[in-house]
Amino acid sequence: METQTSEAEKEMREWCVALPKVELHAHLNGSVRNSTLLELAKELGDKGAIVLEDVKDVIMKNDRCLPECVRLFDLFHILTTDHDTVTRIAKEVVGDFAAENVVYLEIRTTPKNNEAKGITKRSYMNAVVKGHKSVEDVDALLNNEKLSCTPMSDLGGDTKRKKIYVRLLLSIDRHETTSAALDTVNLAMEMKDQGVIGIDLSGNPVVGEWETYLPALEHAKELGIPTTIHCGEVPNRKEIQAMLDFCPQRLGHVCCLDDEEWKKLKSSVIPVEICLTSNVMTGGTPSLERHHFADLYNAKHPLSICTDDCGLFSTSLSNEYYLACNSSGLSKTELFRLAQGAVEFVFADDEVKKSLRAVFERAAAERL
Ligand code: 6MZ
Repeated sequence: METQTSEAEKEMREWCVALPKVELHAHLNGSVRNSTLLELAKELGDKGAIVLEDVKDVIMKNDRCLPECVRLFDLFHILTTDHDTVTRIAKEVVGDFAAENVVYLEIRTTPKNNEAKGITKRSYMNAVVKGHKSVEDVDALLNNEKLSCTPMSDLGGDTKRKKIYVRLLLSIDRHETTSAALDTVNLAMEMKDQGVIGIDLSGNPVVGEWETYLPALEHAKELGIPTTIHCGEVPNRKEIQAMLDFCPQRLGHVCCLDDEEWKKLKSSVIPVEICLTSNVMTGGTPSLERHHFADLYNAKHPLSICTDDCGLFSTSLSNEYYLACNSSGLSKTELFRLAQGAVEFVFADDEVKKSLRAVFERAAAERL
């Protein structure tokens, strides 16, 4: 019986990997491989800039509560903040998503100034774009290049080159001032022809005030740049109301809503980026079984399954689909429709959507 279960699990996990997938909520620095972080830590340790043993423990231990995540991000930023390293992680992260048949990736990152290292928000982003351009063994489509109607076998096969659309969202961090947030929106506008297509608001949810970022988010709206907002990672009535009233194109997480807010969210039909493992680990939801995914899914609310920080939470998009299926008892057909539905919420233009729809139609014809 045990063998049967593990066989069934194995088959389902493989199916989730082969499924073409759309990733809409992934933070660059949260998606770095542990092996890369350890290698970078060793280099800095050799230079005497950090104590390797301390850092190693922090990277490898399992505590991923919210305060611990914030501490880890501070550490990751020490390890990854120079142009060459940013380029390296940007390249690796795209390769890793493509390897598990993600066909469209919106990767988000916070443009960073670091005067001591000669880094500006613009040069940081140039380093990210350089990384995306140097992805090897994968066709990374960064601008308006076309993704041909690729059959599922091409997407899943080991021997053929994978194809992945890559688009960028610039994150405003909740520590930032209004003026810094406005700089990020203006940078997004300047970098439109380099695959930047949206703005995100993220960072430590217990820091900062909504009013600080609102002018920048309004500015993005005026410029026609889509926004997605981390909402309700912790209970904060006033802020959650304001975020729902702002009506961004998408919302991330939405864990700690009260009855009134759930009603408001559902009637808004704003698509939600669901991050199962992240929400359980950071305590936004008590367990997978009690995650709001099932309620929103049953209410037919627009949803997309995402990883948030696949490095930090040791997960993958395929694993998140597997967990969604396991915790809510979805069939393969339902899971497929869920993956396919995410195409409608991408920030990329209609041309891209059209080719992604074709990818899923082909996959459906071949497999279901
Ligand atoms: C809020 C998060 C986050 O931008 O340096 N970030 N913000 N909630 C989360 N849930 C766990 N996960 C990641 O990527 C790391 C940054 O993304 C945001 C934080 O601001 C973090 O510093 P980048 O590439």
